[in-house]
Amino acid sequence: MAIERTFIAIKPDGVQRGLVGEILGRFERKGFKLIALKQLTLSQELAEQHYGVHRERPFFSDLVKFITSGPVVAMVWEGDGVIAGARRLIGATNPLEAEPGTIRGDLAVNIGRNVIHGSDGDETAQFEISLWFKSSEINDWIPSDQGWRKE
Ligand code: D4T
Repeated sequence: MAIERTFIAIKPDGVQRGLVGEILGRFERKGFKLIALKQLTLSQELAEQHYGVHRERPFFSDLVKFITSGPVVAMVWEGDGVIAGARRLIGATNPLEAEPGTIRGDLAVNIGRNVIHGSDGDETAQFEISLWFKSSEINDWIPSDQGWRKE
């Protein structure tokens, strides 16, 4: 399995509900590596770029209004198969259909307030990481126990 990078954001509802630590902990305990982290309130422009593929959807303006309504916590995580692995930790888009044990399955009920975003593929991950982060904000570090963990 190739080492990948993915973009993850805890949406304004996750921040307001005090779920940042809970969510970060799930990614850390899984064994993925945090290589970038910041809190920011999105501009209209960044929100529209991020959700550009949904521009024609009926929920687009609500989506942009919601994602710009308060601070989000943006991250880049690295690891073996992290793009699909993170999507599995996150669960289905509609929290009522998300399996118990997933972030949305355990922590959300509403599709418009589904707590977290994760890139859905390799191209999207690359696009979103470069949209949200400068390369100087990404830390290429080696965990001290990496050699021990691998075998
Ligand atoms: P994000 O992009 O937020 O990680 O969600 P998903 O990748 O799981 O799902 P998505 O791109 O299809 O939807 C983006 C975003 O729009 C909201 N949404 C979606 C909504 O409010 N109503 C809807 O009917 C759909 C399909 C939820 C997530």
